[in-house]
Amino acid sequence: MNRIAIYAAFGVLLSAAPVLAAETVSVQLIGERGGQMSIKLDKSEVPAGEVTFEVVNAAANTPHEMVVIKLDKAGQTLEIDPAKNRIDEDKLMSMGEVGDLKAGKMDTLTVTLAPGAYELICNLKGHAAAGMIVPFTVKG
Ligand SMILES: [Cu+2]
Repeated sequence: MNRIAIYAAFGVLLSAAPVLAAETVSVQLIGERGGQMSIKLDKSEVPAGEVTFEVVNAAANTPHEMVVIKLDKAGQTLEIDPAKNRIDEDKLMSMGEVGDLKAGKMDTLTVTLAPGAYELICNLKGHAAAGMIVPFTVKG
């Protein structure tokens, strides 16, 4: 086998190796001030490990954010503090966030997530109450 053939064979071996690509989740932040709001995901469950959230603010005028919250257990309810009209983040385990994303803008967040139950929220005043809270699961 000549040298070029050896390199070619090696290249085939490399390309046949399994690729452990990080999971990507597309997130759309939807809704305008004073109306219904929501967070839409292209998948609500990923395997444990590195996850990249590609977050788009699809609103016309309203800024949004996305915070990744790890729950103590599945089914836990995040309570909105009526005085602040938002969830008290001091009581939550935040794994990271895309903060203050202007309408029409996109940003990404890459985090390493352990198996468990999560919620993705926008915690700007009134937004979680208007619908910006969605469950997310990381499988073991
Ligand atoms: Cu929001």
